[in-house]
Amino acid sequence: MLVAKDRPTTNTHLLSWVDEMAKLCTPDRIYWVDGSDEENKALTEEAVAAGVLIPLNPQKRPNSFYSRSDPNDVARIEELTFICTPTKEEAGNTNNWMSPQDAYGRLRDISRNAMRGRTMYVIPYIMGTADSPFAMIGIEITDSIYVVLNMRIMARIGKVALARLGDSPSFNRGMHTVADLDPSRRYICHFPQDDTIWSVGSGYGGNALLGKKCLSLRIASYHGHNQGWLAEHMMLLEAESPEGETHFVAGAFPSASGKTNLAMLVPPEALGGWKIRTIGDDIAWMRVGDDGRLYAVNPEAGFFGVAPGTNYRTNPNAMRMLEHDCIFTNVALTPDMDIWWEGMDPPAGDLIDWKGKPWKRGSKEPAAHPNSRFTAPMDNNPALSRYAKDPKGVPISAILWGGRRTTTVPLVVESFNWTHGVYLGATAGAETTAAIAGAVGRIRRDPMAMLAFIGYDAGAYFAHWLAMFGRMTDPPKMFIVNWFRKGDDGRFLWPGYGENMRVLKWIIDRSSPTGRAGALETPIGFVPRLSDLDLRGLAASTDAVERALRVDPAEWEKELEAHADWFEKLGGTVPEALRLQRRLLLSSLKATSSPH
Ligand code: GTP
Ligand code: SPV
Ligand code: MN
Repeated sequence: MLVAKDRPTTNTHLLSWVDEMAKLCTPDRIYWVDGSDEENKALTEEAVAAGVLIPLNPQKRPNSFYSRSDPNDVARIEELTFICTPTKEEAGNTNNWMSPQDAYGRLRDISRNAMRGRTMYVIPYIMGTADSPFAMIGIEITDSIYVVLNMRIMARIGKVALARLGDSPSFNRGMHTVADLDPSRRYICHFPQDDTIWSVGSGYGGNALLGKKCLSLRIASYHGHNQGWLAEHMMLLEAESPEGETHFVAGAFPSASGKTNLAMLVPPEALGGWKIRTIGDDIAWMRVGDDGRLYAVNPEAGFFGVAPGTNYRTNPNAMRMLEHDCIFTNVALTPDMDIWWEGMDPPAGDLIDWKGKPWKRGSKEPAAHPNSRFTAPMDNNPALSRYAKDPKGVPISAILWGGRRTTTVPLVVESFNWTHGVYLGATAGAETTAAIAGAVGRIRRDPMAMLAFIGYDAGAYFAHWLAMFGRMTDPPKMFIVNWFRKGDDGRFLWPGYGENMRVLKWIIDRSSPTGRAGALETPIGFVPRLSDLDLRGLAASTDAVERALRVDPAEWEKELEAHADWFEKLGGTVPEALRLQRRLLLSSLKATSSPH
């Protein structure tokens, strides 16, 4: 058992807030996390002794641990996520809203004495590198040792954060208690004006690791709007061409839609020596640099990635990253205490499933929960970019909007201009996945993959995106991509994964001043012809690729009509430029595709 240490700071703002929370939650102990290796070892042993972590086979997966969450607590819950601004209008029509007074009242009631018999951990953390001018400091108070051990992988924690904070009052206050894990008393609340997050009743992922979605997206997007920058749900990659030119690409895809896989892509050899390296897999903060380009940093220190589907064929870099020093949550266990999930080669022998029950091959229920995840330190990634920790970030050449769309949306489309690009992001639709509690496979609009993460009014957010253009002299180009279009037989038309390099190559060519890739102008944007893509050595049929690229006027007419409903739902703050863009696209689509 770790003993409570002296308070490691003289920051009176911090000390008095911790005192206030301790008085409310009445923990048995308060423990200030210092982030050291010895501490990590001791906390891990404590978590193992308490049954929170199960050690995996040290021969197969050294220093790695397994954890199961409560079966009612397996994903972010958007219905229970709130933006608590003084007025409902500030939160807009895409967020759940509660008044700060109402929210604080409920949260206090649920938190009262919630830590009795438990330890209250105080985790000082930095999102961003310690030397970055853009880093943000948060303090997370939590009663979950699992949260502490995961935050240690996902952020820079402990002494380094306190040192950077000094005596400043500017830190995000993040209060978290699992309380009694009762779904009817579960709230994830954000108070942008107070720089405060308060989360009760869940111990899972983005509900509980407060530096991730809560701070780095919802609260950060609010700051970004006020201060002229962007906090986005984007992966970031470095692409090096066979000629040794480097390009940086950002991509916003909804949860469980391919960001981690794209950021770790292994290009096909037939393309002659491209290299993709990871900068980030989930979050990007973007600011305009002195040279008028858009620079992005990844504020995280690790990857909290979707486990199912990951294997040595589709994502070998991820599999190597997971070989040691990781935490696995809600996957399945093999008889020799290794991990397994759907998408890996069939298991030898029977498994223990994510609920702790015996599982037999061929069972209808999945052995790993579809939103089971790994937590891996960034440095484990064999394809980590040397720019991943660059304090000022990397200049972006292209921004991709993506999502799972079975129909309508071509493999890739280049926007005509910035406003059109923002339009494509603002209206992007996607089929829902297991990363969010609720129905899977339903189409919903997920603007810039930020539906659940915009910390203010969505219309104002679109206006902010439009306005960013005026701050840049060399803005990135914008594209939509869709790896998930299916043929009539229900199969993916595009092989995806490493083969996505062919699409990236076209995108990079189209975005760079020296690029020469051709394109076909369609009513909705520029689309590559078959001959514009480098398809050397591709196993898929060119007929399927052609179908993946197709713009179907009838499908797009329906799509653009659906965008009208979406704007209607968002209300009066949607910028006029986007409303007119929709009408222009629809009328030019009709005018150019109707036969005489
Ligand atoms: P979050 O961590 O929830 O934000 O997800 P993500 O966007 O990082 O998604 P991830 O890369 O983990 O992929 C999620 C699922 O999509 C996995 O099951 C992948 O196997 C699958 N997937 C990723 N890329 C492709 C692709 O190019 N084609 C197909 N068909 N599936 C893909
Ligand atoms: C997502 O849902 O987009 C995730 C997982 O990256 S979580 O951290 O739970 O938000
Ligand atoms: Mn994500």
